Amino acid sequence: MKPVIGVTSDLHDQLLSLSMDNIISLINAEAVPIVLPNLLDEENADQLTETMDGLLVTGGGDIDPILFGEEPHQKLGNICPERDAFEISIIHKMLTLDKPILAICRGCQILNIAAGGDMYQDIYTQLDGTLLQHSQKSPKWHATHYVNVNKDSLLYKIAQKEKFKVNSYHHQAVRKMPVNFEVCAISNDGVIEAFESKKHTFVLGVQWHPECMTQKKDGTSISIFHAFVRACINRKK
Ligand SMILES: [Mn+2]
Repeated sequence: MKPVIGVTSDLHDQLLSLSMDNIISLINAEAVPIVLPNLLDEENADQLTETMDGLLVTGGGDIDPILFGEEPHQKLGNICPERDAFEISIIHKMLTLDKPILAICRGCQILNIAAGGDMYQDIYTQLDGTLLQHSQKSPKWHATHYVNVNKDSLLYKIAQKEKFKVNSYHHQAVRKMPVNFEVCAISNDGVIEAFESKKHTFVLGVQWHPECMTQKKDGTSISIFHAFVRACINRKK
């Protein structure tokens, strides 16, 4: 039996949306994806979590800063309160059950918030120094900036590389790591680009979009999805 992986979606004007790159990357890694709505109450979310073998927290808009105790910065973009609340709830449940989580871009930011960290609302105005371009204009599957990988990390085990290039579509980024979480990779301007939980079996957040690169046969992106699906299979046993 293939593992069933819940995939979070965006909610705007009564429409759920999700890039098919997420679904195709999971199917190609031999998983069965199910798309999660954002409007479930606790009881329904509990039941759903029981049936899932893993959670893919996908990319999207910005995060309500009230969730980490700040008021909106001038550069804050669109937020979706229902999505924030649902994802935090389902992340808590998956962490409690130690079920695998792969969190991408906005997903890694909400994972960080759910676990007790905080974040920059806008890296360009809140981080010192000249930053790289993190909102790339190149095609989505094209890797643009480097990440430097900590050798003692889950990401290094997966990628087997100390340095590789990633695509980049964010103006926000994680800041303080939660307790028991550690940085896996940073970009050359010091932005946290990947992190993991040290107390869970497989909880990985990446600030870039590996799902946009698997169909272009990017080895590291394919390895990330395969490692995630393997962890979900192992959790099933
Ligand atoms: Mn970046």
